[in-house]
Amino acid sequence: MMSASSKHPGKPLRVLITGATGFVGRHLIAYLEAEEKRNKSGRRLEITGTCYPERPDECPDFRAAAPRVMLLPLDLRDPGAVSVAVAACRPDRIFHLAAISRVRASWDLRRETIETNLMGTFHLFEAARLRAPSARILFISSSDVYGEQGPRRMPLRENSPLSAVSPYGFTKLSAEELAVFYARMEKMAIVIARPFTHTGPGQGPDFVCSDWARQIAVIEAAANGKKNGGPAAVLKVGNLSVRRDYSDVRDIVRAYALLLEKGKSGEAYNVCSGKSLALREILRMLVEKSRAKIAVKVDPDRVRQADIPLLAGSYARITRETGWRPRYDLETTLSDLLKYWRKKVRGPAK
Ligand code: A2R
Repeated sequence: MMSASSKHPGKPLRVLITGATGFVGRHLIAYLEAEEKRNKSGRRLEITGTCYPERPDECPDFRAAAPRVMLLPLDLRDPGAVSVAVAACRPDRIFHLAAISRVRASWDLRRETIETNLMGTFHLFEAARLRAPSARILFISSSDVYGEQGPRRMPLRENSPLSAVSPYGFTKLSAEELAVFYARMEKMAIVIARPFTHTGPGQGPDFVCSDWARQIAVIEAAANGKKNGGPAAVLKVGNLSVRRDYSDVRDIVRAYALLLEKGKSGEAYNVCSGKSLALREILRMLVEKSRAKIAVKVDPDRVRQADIPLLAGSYARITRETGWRPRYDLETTLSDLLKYWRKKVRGPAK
């Protein structure tokens, strides 16, 4: 793992994480720090994370959870600022997570999505080429690069056809091409991760499982824990027939750490559970965990434009090359997500 094979025992390994204060960034930092602690003989990590749009002093919860991480405010769309950040950090490793990550929002934020996800990635690769050419880089792409493929193509493998069907998917697909180009022509070490859908504690309510868990926690708080009392409260949902391959974010970040060390430059790796479930099934699992009476209602505003009907991946390649396999089952992930929202809805203990 990251700190195990050390050619420079005394020197810390400098790690740059873009989008560190986002959902995945926080889990990645927790994982890297826990691994460092576990592997006492490995290299010490010096982690710099970028935050946006907030300033470092606007992330008190992040500061409390990861006090050792140095936080730098950074807008990826500003090439000069990206160059300065990379020069200041001189990273040995870069996890590039920062992005406009919401597929639906990318339709209304086309320019911003292209400027952040594609041009921002270009700025980072350029800064690394000039300021940290020997850094190993992990570019986080997405299963959305596969777009709509028929059921016969499932499970998707890394050599399956690619065809983006949203501005978000387009930016990930084109930034993958950029990564392959830099790996080939500039001989930079850039590995591509293609995560399928993932969730877990800390995810924002713009993502479907997190949105449902939040609604359930709010309903429970209003019902004050009485399962049988009063009428059922309404949980609003979108398209339930969509099928997705869901992973736990904690499995995903473990895959990222392995890929950055062991993945092949210029190559893409699916990170997924290998199982596809209809959202209806996930909703059932969540509602079953609820302590309140719930009625489900379809809300047309939540039915997405050009929702990909089916995504299921194969993780054979990452297993073959790094040994990674998923460890969390979805029941645990959803229970932890619901616990997270119950605590958040209750607010800080007085
Ligand atoms: O959108 P915000 O305000 O939450 O900020 C996000 C940040 N970000 C940026 N950072 C630098 N310059 C920008 N112009 C810029 N625009 C957005 O990247 C957020 O703090 C971070 C991404 O975190 P999340 O939105 O929580 O995404 P998550 O789930 O952690 O996904 C990480 C990666 C992304 O590349 C996704 O596209 C992929 O995994 O699934």
